[in-house]
Amino acid sequence: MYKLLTHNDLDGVGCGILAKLAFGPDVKVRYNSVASLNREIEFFLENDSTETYLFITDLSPNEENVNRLNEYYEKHGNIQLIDHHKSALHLDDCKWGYVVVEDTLGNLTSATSLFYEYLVSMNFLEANTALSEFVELVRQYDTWEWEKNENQKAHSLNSLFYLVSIDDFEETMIERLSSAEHFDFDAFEKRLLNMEEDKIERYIRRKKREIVQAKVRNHYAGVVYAESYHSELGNELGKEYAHLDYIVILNMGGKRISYRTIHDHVDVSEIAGHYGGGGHQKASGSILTDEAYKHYVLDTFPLESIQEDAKRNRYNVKNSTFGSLYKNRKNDILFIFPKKELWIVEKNNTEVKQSFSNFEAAESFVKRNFEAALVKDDLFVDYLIQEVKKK
Ligand SMILES: [Mn+2]
Repeated sequence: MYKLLTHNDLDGVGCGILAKLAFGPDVKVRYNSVASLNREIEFFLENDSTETYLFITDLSPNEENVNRLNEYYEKHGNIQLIDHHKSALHLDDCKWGYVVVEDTLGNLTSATSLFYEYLVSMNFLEANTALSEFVELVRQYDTWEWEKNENQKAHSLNSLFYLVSIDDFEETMIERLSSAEHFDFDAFEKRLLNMEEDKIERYIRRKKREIVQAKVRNHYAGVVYAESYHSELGNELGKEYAHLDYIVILNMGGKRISYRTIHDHVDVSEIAGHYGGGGHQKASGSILTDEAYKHYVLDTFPLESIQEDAKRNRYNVKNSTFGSLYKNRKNDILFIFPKKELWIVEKNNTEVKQSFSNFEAAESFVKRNFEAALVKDDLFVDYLIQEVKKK
């Protein structure tokens, strides 16, 4: 017998699908949240037969369970962990651990792509075109490579995953991958996915208007309430408000928080850790503790949402040698312009002390400290006329 403990997201379930294709009725698959994995490992160690071969994919056990698994492995063997998260690299030192973040060609890996290679190399599974295509879609979604490759199909696969139950998804995919020559969606799924992607877009647009900015401990956070589409939201809000260190997504019904960042200088697993949670550098989670409630809910409730930059300007644009004009709700006027090699910020016509080596740094300063947004062209033209008159 085989047992697979894996994550309950697309990459984790991709591993489950491969395991069932490889081992059929001889494998038991359990899908877990980050938090429930350790309970499952303890259950396995206490109850399962030592004959059962244990796979763990896309998730890391805590320190205590790493020690228990080490002891178990010395006595019985029969454990293989396969993961691709940087935060799991220490497990590569365990005899039962295999952790690869980047393959030899420099491509980011996913649990599904690593598990696929493993199963094929061990002759548990025969590689074929449809399978390889499916695995590559999962990998591109999980590593977010789909975005730069504009691989909408990878995004659609994840959308489909959340439209149906895990059981339905698993069953449909196993059936398709056992028979099809190429991996594709059927006509009904395609129509459904078009509607779903429109819905996600509208949802994200609304959240862009709801997000508030708060300085929490020593970082700038963007705080938003949402129950769905956390990966998409974390990424889109992070890019739209790149001056923020990270995005906090509050699920009030579930009393849970997701933390996301697009930046390399922030580690959201540390931030989640402060509130008793954990996860990875760019994606993590915690429960809504009293302290987290105070920081993210109570203290931010009176705040007004972040103002969006004017989008259709022709003259007042970013990174312009003529300067870029910003305004906040207190009516402070912020002007960013280049002078010699540097970028200068004027607040209400007075230069601030700091100067900046590039436009982005100057803009980030303006947005972090003054919460100002790029104004529309007409205000910019008025401003320039005033300036000319003064001279
Ligand atoms: Mn993964």
